[in-house]
This record gives sequence, structure tokens and C-alpha cells, in this order.
Amino acid sequence: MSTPAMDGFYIDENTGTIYTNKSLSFDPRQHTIQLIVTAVDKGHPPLTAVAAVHIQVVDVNNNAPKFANPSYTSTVLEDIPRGSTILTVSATDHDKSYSNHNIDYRIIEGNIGEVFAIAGTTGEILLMKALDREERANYLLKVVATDRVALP
Ligand SMILES: [Ca+2]
Ligand SMILES: [Ca+2]
Repeated sequence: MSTPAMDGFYIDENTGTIYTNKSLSFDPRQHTIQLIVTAVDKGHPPLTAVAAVHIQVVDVNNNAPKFANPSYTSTVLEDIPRGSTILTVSATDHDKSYSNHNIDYRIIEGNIGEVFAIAGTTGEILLMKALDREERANYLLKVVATDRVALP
């Protein structure tokens, strides 16, 4: 016998198997859930034993990063100094553990002549080379946001 108890869990009173009865959410402040299981025999008087069960909840990378905007546009003067920030792209990820949540940004297309660079952690797009409007008036960059899941 036992107490079914504890939010999110219940125990089969005969087998002692512990089940979840709702989805668990990873909580970065509480990685481990502790359950206290009591075994009671049917004697008179009944005798009991108590055990602690620790359950570790591991975050699954089930959320992809999402950009705040589907596209970003910036108009700049051709004589702005190198090192200037053109614009900052921003994505968020709803996972909560560090590697599943933190984002790296990369430019994957359109960076003709390596004119731009992106700060991988902040999404800031910087001008690395002088612009010349007569040579090229428009750039279309494709930027990806990736969470930091370690590859196996
Ligand atoms: Ca998750
Ligand atoms: Ca993620």
C-alpha cells in the first residue's frame, strides 16, 4: 500500500510502479523531484518502510528558435564607418536549459565580398568593409538562428 499523492505522479499500490499522470516540464531551478514512498504491510498493527525516490527531469530540445520578425530591413549611408552596427536580429527559444535555449546566429547567404559579419551570440550585424553604392546598392542576407544543442 501507499499514498498515491504528489502532483504529477501516482503509484500502483500493488506493484510499486510510479507513473506520471501529466506532462512534466523542465524547471531550471529544480532539476530533481523527490517523492517519498511508503510501504505498509497488512499486519496488526501494520508495519511500514519509507523510501525516497529522486526523479531527474531532463530538458528535451522540443522548441526551435524563432525570430522576432520574419525579415529585417535597414537603410544605411554608404559612408558609414566600418565596425558600425547595421541592425540586430533577435530570436528566442522556449526551451529552458542552457544548451537548448541559447542561440547562435550565422549569415548563411548573401554576404557578398564578406562585407558584413554577425556577432554570433547577439545577432548584431556589423559592417566590415566600406560600402560603395555605385558598385552595389542592395544586399539580401539570410541569417539562421541555431540553439546550442551539443551534437552527438
Ligand atoms: Ca524543452
Ligand atoms: Ca531549443
